[in-house]
Amino acid sequence: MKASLSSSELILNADGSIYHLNLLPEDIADIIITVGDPERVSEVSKHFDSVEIKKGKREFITHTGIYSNKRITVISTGIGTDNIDIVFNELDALINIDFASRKVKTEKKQLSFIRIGTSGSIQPDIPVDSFLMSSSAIGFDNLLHFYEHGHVTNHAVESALISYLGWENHNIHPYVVDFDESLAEIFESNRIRYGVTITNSGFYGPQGRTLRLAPSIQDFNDKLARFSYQNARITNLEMETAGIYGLAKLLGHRAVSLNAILANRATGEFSEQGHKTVEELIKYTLNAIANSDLI
Ligand code: R1P
Repeated sequence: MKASLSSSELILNADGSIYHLNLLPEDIADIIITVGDPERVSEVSKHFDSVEIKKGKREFITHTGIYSNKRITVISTGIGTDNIDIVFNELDALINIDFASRKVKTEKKQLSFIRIGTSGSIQPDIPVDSFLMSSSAIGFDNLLHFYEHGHVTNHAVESALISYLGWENHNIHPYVVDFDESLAEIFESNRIRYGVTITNSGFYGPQGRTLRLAPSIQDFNDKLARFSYQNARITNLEMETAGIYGLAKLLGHRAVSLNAILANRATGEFSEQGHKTVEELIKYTLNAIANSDLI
C-alpha cells in the first residue's frame, strides 16, 4: 500500500487546486510551453485559436487553449530554478498524483515541455537576435543536488569542467543534463543553432556582471567561453534550463529549451529589437508544434 501524502507535503487550496500554481488537474495540456516573464504568456496565447483556461497566482500565470488542433498550456515560471522546482513538481503532481486519495498514481503520464526564454551569448559568433536550442545545460545552481538520483548528468563533461575551473574543492558543484533528443527533432531547422547553456543562480555576479560588487572569479565568462570538450563549447547563460532538464528527466518528462539570444556578453551588445525576436521565436515554436506529431 502506498502512503497518502500529508496536507503539508501535497498542499491543495480550498477549491482542490495545487498550492502555488492554483491549477486543477484538468486545467493543463500534455504540451507545456514555459516562459519566464508572466507577460509573455499572453504573447503566446494570443496566437491560439481558442483559450479555455486563464488562471494565475503570484508569478505563475497559466493559459490553456487550442492552437492548430493541439491543446497547449503556456505557463510563466518567473525567474530562476527555485521557481522551476515549484512549477515542475506541481505540474507533475497535477497529472501523476491522485488528489482524492493523495497517492502517486501507478500509471505515470509524460508531459512535453518547451521553454521559450531569453539568454545572453558568451561567444562572439553567436549574434543577438539568433535562436539557440540548449543541447545540454550545466547547472551552477544547486537544485538537482537536493534530489536522490539528482546526478542525472553527463559525468565526463562535468569532470572536465571541474578540472578546467580548478573547482575540485569548490563549493559549487556543476551538474550537466542533456535535452530530450526526440522532442528536440521537432524544433530543428537551419534557423536554430545548438549550444551548451549555463544556468546560474543570479543575473549579476553569477553571470560575471559587475555593477558595484566585484566578482569572486575574475574573467569568469571568458574562462567559460574558452572551455571546450569533444568539440562542444559553452555558448550562453540563463537561469532555468538546467533545472528544467534535470527535473524533467527525474520525473520522466521530455524537455527542450529554446533561447532568444538578446545579449552578446563577448561583444557587449544588447538587442535593439528584443520584443520582435521573442515574438519570432514564439511563432517559430508554435508552428513547429503544429507540424509535429505531439498530442
Ligand atoms: C533574466 O532577465 C531572465 O531572463 C531569462 C533568464 O533565464 C532569466 O529568467 O529568461 P526569461 O526571459 O525566460 O525569463
